[in-house]
Amino acid sequence: MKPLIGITPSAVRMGPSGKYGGFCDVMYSRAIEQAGGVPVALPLTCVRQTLNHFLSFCDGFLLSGGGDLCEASGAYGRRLTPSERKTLSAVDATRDEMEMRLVRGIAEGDIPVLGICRGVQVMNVALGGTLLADIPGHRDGTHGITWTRRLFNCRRVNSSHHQALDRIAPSLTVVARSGDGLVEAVVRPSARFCVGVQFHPERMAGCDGPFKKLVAAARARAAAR
Ligand SMILES: [Mn+2]
Repeated sequence: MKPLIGITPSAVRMGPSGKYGGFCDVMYSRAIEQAGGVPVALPLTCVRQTLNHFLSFCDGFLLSGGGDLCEASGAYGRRLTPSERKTLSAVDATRDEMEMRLVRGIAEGDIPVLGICRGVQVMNVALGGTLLADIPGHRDGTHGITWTRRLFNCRRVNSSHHQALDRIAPSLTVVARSGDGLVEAVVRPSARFCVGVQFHPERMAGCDGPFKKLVAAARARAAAR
């Protein structure tokens, strides 16, 4: 059996109809398929029973990229200034709550997880860390990274974030930074596989390592159950 990897959705509001729901970018599901897993796009919900159900039958999780965390989530550890508040985009309180609950359940169950961009941010916040609200000038393009513990074979990464990890959650360890000192990857060393990256490996040619390792860890956990 291939391992089942739950992917958290973006919260999307569609044009004039105002329809609202979860959206899973095909780049994420394809990356999981190519790594040998079966992706399942989770519905946008913070209902505990639903989340507990997914926590019990998924073999691993991918926390996808997307909008910023709400100020009310406590992500910034302080009140934002009006100009910082203006930089927040695509916020969604349901998604925040959903992913915070999932991250805590994932940690409790030691379920393999990969957080990408927003995903590493929500992982840090759910486990007790905070975020920098806005880093002007870091958002677009590519930049080098320096690993203190090399997890994957990439030295140059893409960048499409305007926030980054500030105070690191007690259980996480920083393993890569950009030239300007921002956190680009973390691990939870006590977990079987808990990795967060600030870049987007699903959009980088030849950077399938994070997905392969997630799927391998999920397969190993499924086999041991
Ligand atoms: Mn970056």
